[in-house]
Amino acid sequence: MNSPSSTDAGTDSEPTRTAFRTCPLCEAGCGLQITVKGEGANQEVTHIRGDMQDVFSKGFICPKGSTLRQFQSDPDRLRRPVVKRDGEFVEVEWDEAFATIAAGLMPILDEHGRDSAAIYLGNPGAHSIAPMMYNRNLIKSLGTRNRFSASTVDQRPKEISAALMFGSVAVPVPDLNRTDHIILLGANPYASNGSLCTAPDFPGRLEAIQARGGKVVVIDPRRSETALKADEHVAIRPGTDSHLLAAIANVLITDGLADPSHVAEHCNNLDDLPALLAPFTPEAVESICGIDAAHIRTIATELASAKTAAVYGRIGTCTQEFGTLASWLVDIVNILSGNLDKVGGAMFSKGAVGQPSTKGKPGSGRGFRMGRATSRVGKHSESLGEFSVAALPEEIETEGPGQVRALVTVAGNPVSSNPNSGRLDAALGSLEFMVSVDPFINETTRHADVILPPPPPLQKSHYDLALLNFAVHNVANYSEPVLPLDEGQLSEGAIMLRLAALFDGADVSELEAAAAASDEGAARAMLASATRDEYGKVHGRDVDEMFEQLNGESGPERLLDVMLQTGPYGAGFGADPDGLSLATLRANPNGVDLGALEPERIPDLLRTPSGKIELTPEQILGDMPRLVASLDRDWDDTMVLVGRRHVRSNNSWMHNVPVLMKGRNRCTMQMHPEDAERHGVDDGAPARVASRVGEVIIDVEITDGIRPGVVSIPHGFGQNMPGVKLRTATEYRGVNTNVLTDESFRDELSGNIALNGVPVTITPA
Ligand SMILES: Nc1nc2c(c(=O)[nH]1)N[C@H]1C(S)=C(S)[C@@H](COP(=O)(O)OP(=O)(O)OC[C@H]3O[C@@H](n4cnc5c(=O)[nH]c(N)nc54)[C@H](O)[C@@H]3O)O[C@H]1N2
Ligand SMILES: Nc1nc2c(c(=O)[nH]1)N[C@H]1C(S)=C(S)[C@@H](COP(=O)(O)OP(=O)(O)OC[C@H]3O[C@@H](n4cnc5c(=O)[nH]c(N)nc54)[C@H](O)[C@@H]3O)O[C@H]1N2
Ligand code: SF4
Ligand SMILES: [Mo]
Repeated sequence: MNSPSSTDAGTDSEPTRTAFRTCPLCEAGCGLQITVKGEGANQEVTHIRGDMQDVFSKGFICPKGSTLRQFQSDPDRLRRPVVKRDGEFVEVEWDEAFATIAAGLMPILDEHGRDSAAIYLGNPGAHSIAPMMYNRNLIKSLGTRNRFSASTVDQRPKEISAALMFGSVAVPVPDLNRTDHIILLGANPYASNGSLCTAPDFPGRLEAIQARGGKVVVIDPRRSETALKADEHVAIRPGTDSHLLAAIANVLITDGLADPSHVAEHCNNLDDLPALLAPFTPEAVESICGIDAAHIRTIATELASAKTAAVYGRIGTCTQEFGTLASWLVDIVNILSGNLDKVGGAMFSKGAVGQPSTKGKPGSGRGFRMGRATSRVGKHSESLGEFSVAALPEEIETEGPGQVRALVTVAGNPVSSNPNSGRLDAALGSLEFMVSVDPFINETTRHADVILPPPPPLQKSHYDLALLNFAVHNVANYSEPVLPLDEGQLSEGAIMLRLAALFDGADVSELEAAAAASDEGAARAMLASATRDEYGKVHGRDVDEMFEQLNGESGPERLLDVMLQTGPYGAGFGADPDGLSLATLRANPNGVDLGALEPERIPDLLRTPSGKIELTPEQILGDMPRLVASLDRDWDDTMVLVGRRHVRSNNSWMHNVPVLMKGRNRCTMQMHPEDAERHGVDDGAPARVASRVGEVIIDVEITDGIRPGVVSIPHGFGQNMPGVKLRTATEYRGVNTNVLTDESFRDELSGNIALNGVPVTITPA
C-alpha cells in the first residue's frame, strides 16, 4: 500500500482503503478523500469526495474533483509513448521513444544550434510536482533562448508589477477570510474557483463576507455567476480597468480619503502619485469605462470607509491591453486605501517552500530586472526568462539563422490556448521535429513526432509548490500517489530528467543513470545554495551531512524535503525539531495548518534594492503615457470579444470526460439582445464572427447578462480537428475562440496577449 490509509472490510470481500490527495485541476487545491478497492496492480478507485478533514478545503469539492477517476480510465489517455510513423501514431517502448527523439532532434540541434529548438511549458505543469521541479533542468539542457509558456496568456502582467514593486513575485491576495469589503475585477471565482488567490470554496468565502455584513462588488462586462451573487455588479467596458482604478486612486487622493500611513515610511515616490494620476478624474474616464463619474466616486468612498477592504484583479485585468498597469493599480489602490499588508486587506501568503521573499536578507535584495534579450524576428522583450507567445509562430515561420525548427512542449496545448491559433497550428505543422510530454493526442500534440505520456494524477504525488504561495491561509500539504505506477510506466520526473539527459547528449542506454545523477546534483545544489544564505536555517552547514539525512528519497520528494526543511517553517535538518519536513507532511495527509496570513510582512518581505516598495517603477512610468493617450481615443462602438469559464470545464483538456460534457452546449457566443437585433442574429442560431486574424461560426446565446457591445466566447473548445484522439471532446459542438484572438494585440510592457477586448465583426451564418 503506498498511501496513508486505513484498511477496512468493503461491502464485498475485496479490501478497501481510504487515501487523501490534493486535487491538481485548478488553483483551489481541494483535498480529496479517495476510496480504493483491491490490491496491488488490481487496485481501483471507487469513490472520490471532498476531504472533510482537509485543513484548508474542509470537504469542499467542485464537479471536476471527482473526475480524476474518469481521467484515470479514459480510453484515449496514452499509457505508452507513441511515435509517428507514416502519419500515424504507434505505441513503442520508452527506450525506442527516446531513441526516436535522439535520432530526430539531435541532428537538428547539431546542425543549426540550440536556438533552433523552442520549448513551451503549459498550465498543468504549475499543478504538477515533477514539471515544477524539473522544467528548469529541461530548459537548461535544451539550451535555447526560445522559451515560451502559458504565462504570457495569463498572469505575466501581475508577476511583473509585483516584482517591480516588491522586488520579487510576491503577489498580495485578498484576505478573504477576514475582509469586510471586496472588489473583484476580471475574475469569476464561482466558475474558476480563483486564481493567484488559492482559496478552496472561494464562493463560500465570498458568501461569508456578505453573511458578516460585508460587501462584494464585481466589476465585469458580464453578469457572471459571481456578479449574480454579488451585492453590486458594475458592467465595465473591456480593457478599461486601468482607467477605472486610476480614477478610484485619484478620488482617494483628491478627496482626502487616502491613508497609506501604515506603509508610507516603506514607500518610494508616494508623493509622485497625485500628479501621475491627475489626468484620470472620474469625469475623464466615465465614458471610456461606461461607468458614471458619480458611481466611480461612490466605489472609491465605500472602499475608503470600509473597516477593512481588498481589491482583487485577475485574468480579465491581465489579458488585456493595459494588463501591467491594471495589475499595478490594483496594488496602488490597496496601498492608498490603507489596506495593503493589513488584516482584512490585501496580504502576503507565506508558503512553506520556494518563495524568494523568504530567502536571503530580510527587507532588501537584488530586486527584479526585465530581461535584456529580445526575440530574433519581432524583437519581443524577454521577461522572467521567456518571450511572449506572440513570438512563437513567427520564429518558426521566418527563415534565417536561428530559425526555430523543433519544439518541445510540456503540459501545454498552445494551438488551443494561444492567440491566432490558426497561424500557430500551421506553423507547428511545418516543424522538422516536435516532442511533447503530454497524456493526450490533442490539437497541439497531433503535430508531435513523439509523445511521452506522464502518469495520471492518481498515480503521481503532489505538492502545490507554486499555488500555496498565493493562499488565503498558510498551509502545507503533500499527497502520496494514490495508486502505484503501471508496469513499465515512467514517472513524470523520470520522463523529464531522461529527456534532459538526452538533450545533454547522453546515449539512450545511459539515460537512467544520467537522470539519477542530475537528480542528485539538483538536491546537492539546492542544499549548497541554502548553506550560503546567511539568514537561512542551514547557513554554513555541511552539504554531505544534510544530503545523508535525505537517504531513501529520490526524485521530486527529495527536492521537496530540502525545500521544506530549509524553508521558513523548516526543520533545518535538525536545527528546529518542531519544524517542517517531508516526514511531517507524510504524517499529516490532510495537510498542516500554518496559521492565518500575517500582517506587517513589510518591510521584511521586500527584495527591492532600495528596501522600499517602489510605487512608480521606471517601466510603469514608461507605460503611463500610453494610458494617458488612450483618454483621447475614440472609444467607438466596435464589438469586442471577451472570454469566460465554466465550472465543468478546465482550459482545453477536460472535454473528454463525458460526465462533465453533459447538458446544453456551453461553447456559445453570449450577446446582448440589442446587439443581436442590430446584427440580425437569433438565439440558438449560428453566427459568423471575424477578427483581424480569423473567423469562426458559433451558436448565439442572447442574454441581457452581458454589456452591449461585448460578446463572450469561452476558450479551450474546438477539439474537432483532424488527428485529434479525444472521442468525447471531438464530438462536442464547440469552436476555438483563439482563432479570433490576435498576437499583435498585447500589453506591450509584459508581452501578455490581450485575449479580452478583441475587435470583432458579427454576421448571421
Ligand atoms: N481566449 C482565451 N484563451 C486563453 C485563456 C482565456 O481566458 N481566454 N486563458 C489562458 C490561460 S489563463 C491559460 S493558463 C492557458 C492554458 O494554456 P495551456 O497550458 O497551453 O493549455 P491547457 O489547455 O491548459 O492544456 C494543457 C495540456 O497539458 C496536458 N496535461 C494535462 N495534465 C498533464 C500532466 O499532468 N502532465 C503533462 N505533462 N501534461 C498534462 C493536456 O493534455 C493539455 O495538452 O490558456 C490561456 N488561453
Ligand atoms: N472551471 C474552471 N476553472 C478554472 C479554469 C477553467 O478553465 N475552468 N482555468 C484556471 C485558470 S488557468 C485560470 S488562470 C483561472 C482564471 O480565473 P478567473 O480570473 O476567475 O477567470 P474567469 O473565470 O475566466 O473570469 C474572468 C472574468 O473576467 C471578465 N472580463 C473579461 N474581460 C474583462 C475586462 O476587460 N475587465 C474586467 N473587469 N473583466 C473582464 C470575464 O467576463 C470573466 O467573467 O481559472 C482557473 N480555474
Ligand atoms: S475547485 Fe474543483 S477542480 Fe478546483 S481543486 Fe477543488 S475540486 Fe479540484
Ligand atoms: Mo491560467
